[in-house]
Amino acid sequence: METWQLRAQFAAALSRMYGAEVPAYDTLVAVSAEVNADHVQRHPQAERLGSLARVTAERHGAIRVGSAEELTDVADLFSAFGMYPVGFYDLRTAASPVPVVSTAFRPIDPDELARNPFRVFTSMLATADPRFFNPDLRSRVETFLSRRRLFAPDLISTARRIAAEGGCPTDEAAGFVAAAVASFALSGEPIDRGWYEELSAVSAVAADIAGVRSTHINHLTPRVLDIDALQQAMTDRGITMIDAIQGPPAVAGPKVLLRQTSFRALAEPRRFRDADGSVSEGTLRVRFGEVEQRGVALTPLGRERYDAAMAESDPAATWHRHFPADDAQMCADGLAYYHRDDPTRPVVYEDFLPASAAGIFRSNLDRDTPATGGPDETQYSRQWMADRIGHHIHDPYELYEKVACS
Ligand code: OOG
Ligand code: NI
Repeated sequence: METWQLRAQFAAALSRMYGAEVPAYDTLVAVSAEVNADHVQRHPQAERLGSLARVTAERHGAIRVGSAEELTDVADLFSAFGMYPVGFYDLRTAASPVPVVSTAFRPIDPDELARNPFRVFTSMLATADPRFFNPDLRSRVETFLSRRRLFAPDLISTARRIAAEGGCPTDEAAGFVAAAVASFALSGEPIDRGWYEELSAVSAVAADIAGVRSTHINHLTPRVLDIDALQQAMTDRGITMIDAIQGPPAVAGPKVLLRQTSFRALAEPRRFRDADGSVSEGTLRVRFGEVEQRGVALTPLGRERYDAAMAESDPAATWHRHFPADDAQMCADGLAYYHRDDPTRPVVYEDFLPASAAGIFRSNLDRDTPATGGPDETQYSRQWMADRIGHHIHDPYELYEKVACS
């Protein structure tokens, strides 16, 4: 079994597990498939952004870990699936800050993306940032994290071997994939109520990450070709979506980057342990249903234009002042990437948007205590993260430039 086959099995098995854990996810997948089939039928050009088969099978997941050591295990595990870290996202600097720094694990070459494009947005708690964690809390969180183990050591060593060899014997594949998937299942272990509540008072994200002894899939996101139609279809089914689609507005011309929406986290039953040792049932709202629409990848110049367009009071109304109306002009102006072997075909954006990511995090929190002010005195950066996890973190622009005409 080659790594891409393992990746396809991993994505499919995670999807089955998540559907069993969060039934509303299966509804979202079904509605997404309908929206896609309908869209392709009415827009013959739509598959320029990806075949109906790829788009309908495509997912991204999100997970959250507590430390660089845990992130190292994630990086080693995902390397067995041909998923490598791309990009560094600092969500502490977003308009609504979240105390995490993130990367996304994904296939990096076009053939691999075409075989199976599964990716996982992975966030690490920024415990070293005193604007969120005072020294006492930081040390207690770090102690808690150092005592848990998210992944079995032999799972990680097997992953490293599979990555080095580019695959594994067929009879080993099912067991390896199942063990990897099980690492991301929601744990039934009772949660220490006092600790969870103390962390929640500081940050709901901190509680989700460091209030429990395991990690879990936070969401699994299908891709659609028309997110406005999806938003409407879900609303028609009586499902409340977040107020605004994140990312660029709906525009008539070339669709850029990434638009996302989600339904709010649902209350899921969880068990809690109180100080007296008694265990009782409760609920937590942590996991939600997200969906996304992907457009053309922007060049650094295009990204500057995008940031300027989004800073306008009504980005939809003024979009045309920042972006031309067709792909040919986008390409000629050096704003977006188009394939070298077919310059009329957009290079799809395969990454994430920090503002949307922070918006999605936020929209699903009941409340979050804002950070205290002050400059960033931490070391967090792409290079810091790469050094700590022992894997090169790819620059998304370099990856797009490899396939694009210039
Ligand atoms: C990750 C939020 C970011 C996206 O699609 O931008 C994300 C999280 O909630 O853990 O998944
Ligand atoms: Ni997401």
